[in-house]
Amino acid sequence: MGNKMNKLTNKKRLVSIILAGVLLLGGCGAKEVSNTEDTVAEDQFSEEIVIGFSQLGAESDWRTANTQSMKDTFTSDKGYRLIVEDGQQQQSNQIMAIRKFIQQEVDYIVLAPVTETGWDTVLQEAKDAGIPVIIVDRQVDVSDESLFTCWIGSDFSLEGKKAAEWLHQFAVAKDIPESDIHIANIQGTIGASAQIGRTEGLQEGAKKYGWDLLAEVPGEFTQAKGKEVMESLLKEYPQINVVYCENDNEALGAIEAIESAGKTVGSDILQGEIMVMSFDAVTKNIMRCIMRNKITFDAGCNPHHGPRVEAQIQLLEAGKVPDMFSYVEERIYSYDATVPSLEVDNNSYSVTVVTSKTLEEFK
Ligand code: GYE
Repeated sequence: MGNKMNKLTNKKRLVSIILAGVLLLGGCGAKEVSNTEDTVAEDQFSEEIVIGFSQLGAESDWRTANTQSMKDTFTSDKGYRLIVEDGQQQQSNQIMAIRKFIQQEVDYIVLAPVTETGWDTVLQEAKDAGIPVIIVDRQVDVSDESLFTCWIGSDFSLEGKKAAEWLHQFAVAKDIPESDIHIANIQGTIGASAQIGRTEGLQEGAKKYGWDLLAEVPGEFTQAKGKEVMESLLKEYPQINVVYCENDNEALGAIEAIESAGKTVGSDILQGEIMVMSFDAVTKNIMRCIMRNKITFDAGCNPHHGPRVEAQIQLLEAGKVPDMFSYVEERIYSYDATVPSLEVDNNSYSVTVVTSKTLEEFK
């Protein structure tokens, strides 16, 4: 924090250009004039706030919605210039993008990091350049928290706990012995906050309630990998009756694999169905899957961070200090009201039963 003070924003640079112009008219020395000429050419249109956004990739519908939210928010008519760099799920690409933003002297860097670790060096470089860094979505694990200005995202471990608690309540309501729950976890990108929190939630639940957690396999948050992983899991563990997918794209892939293996997706697990649980609940297509009980439970994860990032930038522009960590609120969904609500850490969360009315809220 306070990084911003070290750096001239484009707007402030504009002020210095105008001042230089005034000095020029007032007959200031030629040397000083020529020094400002380049800057004038570079900044003549720069009343805008320039934001470099290092997005980690385009692996899921959640991600697409997240990128779109940033694009919809930071528009030129509002005085912003947004530069988006897609990291293709590679941290090295994201580090390159940040270095490019530093060279371009952007006013703010927004980073959606692929994994938590490995950011210290490049964030120190941004700090040295005086560029505030706002982290969105997943978190960074850095030795010094002054390396970023603030973070906005979801409480992934709460999401995982909600899912586990729902499964327990479901088993109780349906008289399913907890030891008859045979689960495979298709994990997200290993080392990403969303994977860490969601995996932990399930592991804690399995320990607490005595579920049979058969396997935990990375599915990279993609549909293709979800399908591939599910195909081999079905061969290795024919007793699977619950698949815990750490995002909806993996769930779509898993459903494909289950159905093409001739098995049925659904919540009647004592009768041989395989129940799919998932995270995100961002699109209409997924809401339809929930309504049809192809996905029985879905912990919502909110991707619409653009306006939240904008609010923090506006605070910084006004010289104020934003909260270091801002968690967004999220709903949980199911196909029916078997579990109407659940409790995690003494807080109660109601389950939204997906109906055609709910679908209208989604694109
Ligand atoms: O759940 C998944 C995406 O980090 C919350 O990343 C995000 C996760 C989201 O690929 O779909």
